[in-house]
Amino acid sequence: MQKLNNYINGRNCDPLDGNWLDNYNPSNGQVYSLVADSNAADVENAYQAAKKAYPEWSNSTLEHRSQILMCLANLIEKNLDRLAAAEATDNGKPLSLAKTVDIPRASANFRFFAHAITQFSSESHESAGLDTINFTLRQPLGVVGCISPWNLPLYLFTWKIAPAIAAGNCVVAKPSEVTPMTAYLLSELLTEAGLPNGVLNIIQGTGPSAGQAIVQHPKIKAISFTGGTKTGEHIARTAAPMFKKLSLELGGKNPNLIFADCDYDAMLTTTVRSSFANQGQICLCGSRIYVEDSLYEKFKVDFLEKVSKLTVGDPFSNDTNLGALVSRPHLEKVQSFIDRAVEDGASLLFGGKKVTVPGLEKGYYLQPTVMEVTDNSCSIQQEEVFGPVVTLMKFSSEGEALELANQSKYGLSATIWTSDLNRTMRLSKQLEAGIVWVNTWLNRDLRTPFGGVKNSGMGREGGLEALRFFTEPKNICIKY
Ligand code: TXE
Repeated sequence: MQKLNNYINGRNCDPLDGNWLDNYNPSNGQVYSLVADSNAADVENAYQAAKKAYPEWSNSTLEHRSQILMCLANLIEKNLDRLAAAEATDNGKPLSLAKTVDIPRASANFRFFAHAITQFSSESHESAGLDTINFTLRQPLGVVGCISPWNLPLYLFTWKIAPAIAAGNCVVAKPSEVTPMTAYLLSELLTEAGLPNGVLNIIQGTGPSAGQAIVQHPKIKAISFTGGTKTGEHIARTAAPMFKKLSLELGGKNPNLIFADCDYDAMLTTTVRSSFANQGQICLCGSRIYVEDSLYEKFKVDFLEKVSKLTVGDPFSNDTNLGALVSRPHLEKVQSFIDRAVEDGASLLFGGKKVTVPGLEKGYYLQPTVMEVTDNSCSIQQEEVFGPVVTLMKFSSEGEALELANQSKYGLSATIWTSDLNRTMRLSKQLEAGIVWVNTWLNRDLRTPFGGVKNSGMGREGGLEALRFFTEPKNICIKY
């Protein structure tokens, strides 16, 4: 069986303890490869390799770094089919999605930061009358840690490592143990692109073992993490007393506010996507749908009709809209949320059941699920499900819509559907979210700040924000 091992100092190597974890194919529930179950000693080796590579890498020219990143972007593009198939197999997502979203975005991440680093600048302040000039020197941090989740494996892995290495840092990175394959395949491309040994080290393994070792390593200066809110809180508790820089992109329970004056057809099509893309396993999915009461009944009928036409099935079939959920424990967790919601009084309008796909009977498939609720404080409205489950609730005024939307411990993104510009501005300013989409969803310009407020995390990724995170500003004050 294929063994997905670590990539340290430019070479693939097995975990020191010789322990391996089963890696499942969610579409059929079979173990299809083994992944290194690394521990603190493996992380230490990765750290040492990164430390050794740092002086040269941090002093390399921006052009040199930019060329390597560009080369990586091209190599990912060249290997699109192979990487997309690997992602679909490892994660259960439709191949079509991996081909059009995940892998192109991984390539775009490298390409974007290849350009961005050449445009990154810092400030200078002349203290007039005092014969003094200050300038801000932005230096890389040293060795940094990047920890990514399973929902968009290569997409989110590269979203962190690209700015980290572009800014001159060396990295110890860990993909999710649930979806290790594409990070493993990336290691081949790193060598091919000529990335110097030790600049990027990939450690495979679980959160509590390998992940924890990265977070608590005394010399790893910063942690960029995307994952669950509970894990983020634990990471903050571990890293904050060591004064590490932290960027935490955590969960979401995002409101989708639909007003009667919206472009109905565009809204309906996009709302199906924002509900169920990637089986609802995107932190930006609009899982709480609030509809103005005059439109509510019509929306309900039309939305359910569209949802009922979605095909759940083999990730490799062209007709598939929803593939498998990522793992058996995750499927069970999502199902338990649905059961609890029904117990709490939610009405199940569609779905809620496991799907048996012929030939793939042991896969983790679930129907797209729509529930109607009247109580905004019930658990299905408040807890992140992270699966193909959305709720519908009506509102009667803009003020009520805003109140319902903000009544959440999360604050990642929000979507507004309206043709009223004044309403757009009023709501955009008051919504407690890091990202507000108006008449669109998941429309991403990589220059924009990305991240959330409240329990959705702290810090911003994307554009120059990411380069600021991965550098330390130093004030140099010269009296002349
Ligand atoms: O994520 P974890 P899980 C949410 C979603 C999901 C829940 C749990 O609600 O149901 O989180 O998912 C590593 N030190 N999101 O359990 O555990 C882990 O190995 C260091 C939202 O799969 O947070 C993996 O690489 N690292 C989300 C990464 O953290 C640790 C995406 C994420 O895993 C660690 C995924 C530790 N102690 C889940 N423990 C989003 N915001 O997009 C775990 N890890």
